[in-house]
Amino acid sequence: MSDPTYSPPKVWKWDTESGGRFSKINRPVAGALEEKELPTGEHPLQLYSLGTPNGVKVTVLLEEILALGHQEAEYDAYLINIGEGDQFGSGFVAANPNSKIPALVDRSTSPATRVFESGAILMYLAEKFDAFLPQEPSARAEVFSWLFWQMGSTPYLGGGFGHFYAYAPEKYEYPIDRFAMEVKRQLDVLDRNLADRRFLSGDEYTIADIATCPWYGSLVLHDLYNAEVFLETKTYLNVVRWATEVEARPGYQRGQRVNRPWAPDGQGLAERHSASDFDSPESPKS
Ligand SMILES: N[C@@H](CCC(=O)N[C@@H](CS)C(=O)NCC(=O)O)C(=O)O
Repeated sequence: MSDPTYSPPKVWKWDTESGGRFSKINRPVAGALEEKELPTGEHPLQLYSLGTPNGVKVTVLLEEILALGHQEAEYDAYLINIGEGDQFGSGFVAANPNSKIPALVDRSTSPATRVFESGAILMYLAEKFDAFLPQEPSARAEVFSWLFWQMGSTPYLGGGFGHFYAYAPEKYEYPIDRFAMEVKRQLDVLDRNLADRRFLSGDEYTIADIATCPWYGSLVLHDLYNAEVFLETKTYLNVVRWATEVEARPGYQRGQRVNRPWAPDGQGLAERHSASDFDSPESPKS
């Protein structure tokens, strides 16, 4: 509960649960909690993830790369249930010492290559398949600038605004004011950039759009955190226009269904092992 007289002790101790939506899985230490190997499928690329905005960045890119005809991008996507603590199994921690989805293991290299942090995974796959990332240095720098903008900015949206507006056990004015201001500033950054650009880095759809749309597109189109009215998200017209175009892409739509058993109309797949899995979403594997 909020205590207006609270003053921090000299040394912080983890002796009480903070409350709120994620209090059961948050802890102040890293490392594995149990021995648990990860499953592996037949494809070189193994993805361990969940269909949150950070997770779907990777499945969208993989589906977009496959749509270009790169069959070597076929992948097995396994569900990591972060509510159940799957991210603290030893196999997952070996793939990502930060214990957060998404994590990728590429077994086409020897030894296998592990990649964690969604932005790093997008860069790895874009470079591996020479897709959705221009070669020309200036254009490439612009893509990286927007990709890193997303990676650096979104914790203020999710961990900041979203946490205090939607998940914290009480509504606290100070953090909601602080993060609402920052998120509106971020939306304005995007809106101004998209005023004379079709996509974030120019005329081409790139990994910068793939990283950013699952977060800011969901905010302006799908009432993420039930904040559409509070943040007046529909007034960022260029962001709405851009997100509508990005979300209409077939690869984007397929990617959004992966590792997302809760997707609407029974369209979600708990796991994905082949393109044909999209044809029978009503019986997702788990
Ligand atoms: N910067 C990381 C953030 C990943 C992240 O926050 N993942 C969340 C789900 S969206 C997670 O796995 N949370 C589990 C936990 O914190 O224990 C990335 O982009 O990959």
